[in-house]
This record gives sequence, structure tokens and C-alpha cells, in this order.
Amino acid sequence: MSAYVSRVSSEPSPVRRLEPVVWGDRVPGPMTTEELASYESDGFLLLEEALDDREVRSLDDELEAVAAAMGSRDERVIREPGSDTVRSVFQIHELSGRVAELASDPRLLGRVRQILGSEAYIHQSRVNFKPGLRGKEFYWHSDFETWHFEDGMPEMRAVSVSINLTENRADNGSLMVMPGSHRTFVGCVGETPQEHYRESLRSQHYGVPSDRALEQLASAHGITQVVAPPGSALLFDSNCMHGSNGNITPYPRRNLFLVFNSVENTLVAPFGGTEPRPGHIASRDPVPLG
Ligand code: 6CS
Ligand code: FE
Repeated sequence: MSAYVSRVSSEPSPVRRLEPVVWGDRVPGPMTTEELASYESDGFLLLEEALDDREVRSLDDELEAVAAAMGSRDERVIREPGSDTVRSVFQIHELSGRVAELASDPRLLGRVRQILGSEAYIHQSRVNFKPGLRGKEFYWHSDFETWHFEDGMPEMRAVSVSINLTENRADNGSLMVMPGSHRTFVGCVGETPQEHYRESLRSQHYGVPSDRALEQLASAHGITQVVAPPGSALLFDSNCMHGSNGNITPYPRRNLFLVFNSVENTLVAPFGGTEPRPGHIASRDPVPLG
């Protein structure tokens, strides 16, 4: 049984988060006390110039080559709704040596351990291509809501790192986050269909908050748009309310997305009662990093 309620027929009231945001006794690492405090209160932290230009270019080249070489029936490739254009490639840390290296890089892992207060493993990884002209949106959601109900992640003890591979501009579908929203769990209406992920990773319709809940959250917290150059990295809490618009500019918005989960928070049976999603979307084989 979970303390959180979602995927039910009538709308649950929003509840306060039970878990801490920064876990354990302050683990030493590269984040300053001010940075940790800022992450704790906003639920996210932007690291400008986390990677240098050369690193970003070689990473981006490798990811494009990996995506181009993948078979059209590969389950890890997710296409845009209504077209064959590649939207995301999952389990990218097992497909790209550079991503695997980056997952253990002390610049990221050191910070992740500080937040989680433990060792970490990759719960999910992917590249989001958000191509120019026709890239589609990601509707508002909390990742934890999905990971708890569809994957069986017990607690809010995971950090996502989104690394900009291209410029994330105000007009090309960059991420929007509601600062402070990570402190509230917003349950959603609607029982999850089996194999929901086949649809939801293209366009999400369950695990989406009501219009009223989104209006209330936005009026309480406001919306921050994360506009930042290539090489910057956004660390964000698993329960942040976030989403992004479509991209009708000619400038692609490519991001690498790594989800670090605590080794003390490994997956159990999904809390929504559906079959677990496949391992390339939610790992059930935790290998501690570093
Ligand atoms: O379903 C998931 O796990 C994914 N979906 C979204 C829209 N964000 C987080 C996560 O990668
Ligand atoms: Fe998300």
C-alpha cells in the first residue's frame, strides 16, 4: 500500500510530500551548502557549463550515430505521435560508451550522491530529440507519479539530470518547471491501461494532473523556463511538476536525460497494479555506479 493515491476514478486531493528532498547526513561532494539549499527549496538546480563544448560535440555525434544505426523495430526507439520521426531513444547508457562514462562522472554522480545520501544506479536513460519544425510537446507531469504507479518506485528518492546537447531556447520547447511543486504529490484521475507506455511515451493521457490542479500549482509556484546553452545540466527532483512545449522552430532541442535512483529505493511491484514496464524503460537490475 502506498501513502500516495493516483490513477483512481475521482480526483484525489493534493498531499504533502512525505520524503526529504536532500537525504541523509550531508554527504561530501562538489555542491556547496547554498546549492543544496537551493535544490531543496526549488526542487531543481541548473549547472551552467557542466560539460565543455568539445565534450558536448562528441557526445552529440555519438548519440546521432547510435540513433541512426538502430533498427526500425527496436523497442527502445520511440517515435513522435503520428509520424516516423524519432522522439526518444531509451536505455541510451547501454548503447553509448560516452553516456555510460558520463553516468559515473564525479561532476554528476558526486552531486547525485549528495542529494540521495547513498549510492545510485540508473533507473532510466534516454535522449529526447525534440526535432525542429515538428517536435511535439511533453505534457505536464511528475515523473515520480509515473515511476511509483507504473514501475513500483517506492519513494521520492531519485534525481534526474537533463543535459543540453543543443541550445535550449525560449522558443524551441525547452523545459518548464514549477519551482517548489516537488513538495506536493498530485494524484491523477483514470485507471492505467495495460501497456500504457506504448502510447504514453509518445503522448501522455493518464498520469496527467487535472486542469484545476495545474492552475492551482502554477498560481502557487509560478513557472520557470529553463533556457540554457549546450553543455548545461539541470538536476531535478523526481516529483517536480514539469513539461515542455512543441518545437516549430527550425532549431532542434536535443537533451540527454539520466535518472539516478538511490540503491535504497529499488523497484517493487507497481503501485497502480499493472504489469511492470520493460527494463529499458525502468531498470530492475540495479548496478551501483562509480
Ligand atoms: O514514463 C516515463 O517514465 C517518462 N515519461 C516522461 C514524460 N517523463 C519522465 C519519464 O522519462
Ligand atoms: Fe518527465
